[in-house]
Amino acid sequence: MRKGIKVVLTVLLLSVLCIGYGETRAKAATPVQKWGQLSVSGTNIVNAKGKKVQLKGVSTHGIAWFPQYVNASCFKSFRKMGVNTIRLALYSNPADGFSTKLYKKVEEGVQAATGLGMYVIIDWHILNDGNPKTHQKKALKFFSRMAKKYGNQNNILYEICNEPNGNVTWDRDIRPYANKVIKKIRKYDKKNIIIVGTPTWSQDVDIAAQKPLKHKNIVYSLHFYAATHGDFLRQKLKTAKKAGLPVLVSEFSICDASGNGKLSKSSGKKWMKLLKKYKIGYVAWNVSNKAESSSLIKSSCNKTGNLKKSNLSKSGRWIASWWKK
Ligand code: IDC
Repeated sequence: MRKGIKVVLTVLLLSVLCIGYGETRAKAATPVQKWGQLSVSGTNIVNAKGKKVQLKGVSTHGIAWFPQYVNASCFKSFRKMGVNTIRLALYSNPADGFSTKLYKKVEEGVQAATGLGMYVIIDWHILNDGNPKTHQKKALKFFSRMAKKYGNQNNILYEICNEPNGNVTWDRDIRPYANKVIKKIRKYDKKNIIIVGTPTWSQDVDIAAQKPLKHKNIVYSLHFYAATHGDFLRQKLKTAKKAGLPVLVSEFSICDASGNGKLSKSSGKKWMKLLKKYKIGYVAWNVSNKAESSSLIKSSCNKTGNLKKSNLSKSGRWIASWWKK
């Protein structure tokens, strides 16, 4: 009898130990497992439970120039460092490498990020083509294709015009363009978030706030380069926030607006504090080793995967220090 009890107790103890071991060895949940479907509530992005969340992302460089970083091992390295979102930048201007052949590259990127349980921003990277209407037809086709393919997933965000600039206004150009593209996306994708660029290289969120779009699950982008954009741009963010506009910083760095030059950690810190206060997400430009200060990877590092913090550039290391905070 006593022997029987001993056996039972031993078996119990062993099973408790095994369960404990299994649990500590169980894989940590991925960002998408933790948060699920994102949506916009009030001025914020919220998770499936309605809790405010802060996206922390990295953006590729133009995928025509640096396609080698669009791979699972690379994305996983950033996930380990605390990143939950990958932005895939497809320049829409032919002179900046645009080609419909790159749609496959975008899809590879979406699949890699999805496999890792990360959020992924599909970025139609208008820049030198200034007005989103310039390549509107192509944009409509591109986003139909992407929404058809991925509209049923819960980890997709669409950024429909990176940085409108030049002779472009919110009312005349961006708003009508956005209405058209959003309508196309919503044919296939009813709920994933759509990011809309704002005038002056996605700085004029205060102007967008005067006449926002009527659709659901829309956020407006604000881009900053901390060494160039200081208090005046932070003020625009405050104005937009007060007016009730949901904002996402879908691109930033702490160097100057050329993507190069000196870093301003002091301005960067002011930005980070403000974004944390508002729970606004941010996506760092750029995943490459190009010899410019916004590149997150050291120019002496030729690895395209399995990256460690020690492989990061000065801006990369500074930005990475905010990912786990
Ligand atoms: C820059 C790249 C640079 C490239 C250039 C092409 O860093 O290597 O030669 O584009 O035009 C943006 C843009 C982003 C820019 C970046 C820095 O969204 O494409 O990348 N920037 O200039 N807006 C503000 C700054």
